[in-house]
Amino acid sequence: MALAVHFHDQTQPTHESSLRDEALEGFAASPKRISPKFFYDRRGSELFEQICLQPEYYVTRTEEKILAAAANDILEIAGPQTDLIELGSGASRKVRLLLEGLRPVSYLGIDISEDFLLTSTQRLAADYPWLEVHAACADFSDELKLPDDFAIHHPLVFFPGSSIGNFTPLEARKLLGHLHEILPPGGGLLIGVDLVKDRDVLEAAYNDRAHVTAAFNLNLLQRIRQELDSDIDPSRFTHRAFFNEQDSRIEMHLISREAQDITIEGQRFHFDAGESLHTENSYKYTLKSFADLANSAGFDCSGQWTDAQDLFSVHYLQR
Ligand code: AVI
Repeated sequence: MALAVHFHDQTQPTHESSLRDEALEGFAASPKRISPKFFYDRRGSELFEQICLQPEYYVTRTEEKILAAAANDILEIAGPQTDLIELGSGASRKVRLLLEGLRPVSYLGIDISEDFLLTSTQRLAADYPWLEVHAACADFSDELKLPDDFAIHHPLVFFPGSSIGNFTPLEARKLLGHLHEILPPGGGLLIGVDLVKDRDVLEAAYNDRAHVTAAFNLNLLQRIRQELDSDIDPSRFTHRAFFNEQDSRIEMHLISREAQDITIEGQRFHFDAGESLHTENSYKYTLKSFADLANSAGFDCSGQWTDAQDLFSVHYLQR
């Protein structure tokens, strides 16, 4: 039986060329860089799911614990008749903690990885037959546009996992401001935010002993090799992640093990030995710095929950 997932193709016509364009631009920049949104092909999305299970990566299990404990409060604030929209829905696992209690009318999962999105929303439709399930493949890092044929009456946007941390504070302010603009009065944003903490705990989370984060980082080069005309060899690079305290962010880099020239789409790029390709920032907030950010985007913070060790936080921002 075909499962009833309403699929909305939101990808821009330029989507396929964006890895090519951004890789050519980022490798020519100094220092070299590429956007973390390119981590998430099917293999990258699977590796990310594995990261979430690593003992050092406290983020996922802590957020799930907070959501389970706060579920009743959240349902009370959000109210009935909700249309639930999940940004960066991935495996759509955390949203299950809200579905039974909230009993939303509809669910829209938005993710950049199309086949992963389809598999997980189909699973959701099978497990919650009463729910109208929608899926939209879109890159909301540029601009979030809800599908025209998805009616929202009383929306709750769910943005878990501290994915907001992968935007610079300026970009995060812009994205929150945009969400504030598209939400009708009474709508809400439930958002997970990772907190500043001990350097050792932070650095261990991005340098897990099983090297899954390293494989996730290096997979980006594999993707360039597979999808573009490129001779880049992931085995000639190594994973590096550290806490940049001044900017309050974990930085991930791929470090060239040796001096080398690589080509992408006929263009040649030189790496010195030890030179970095900056692949990701993961900003960490304090409760105060995040509340300030949310306020500056026009939101009122009507609920805030943390775990006993203040590792992670979940915020309900009211429009
Ligand atoms: C998706 N995002 C919130 C993750 C993070 O922690 O910044 C991505 C990640 N990168 C390495 N490990 C996990």
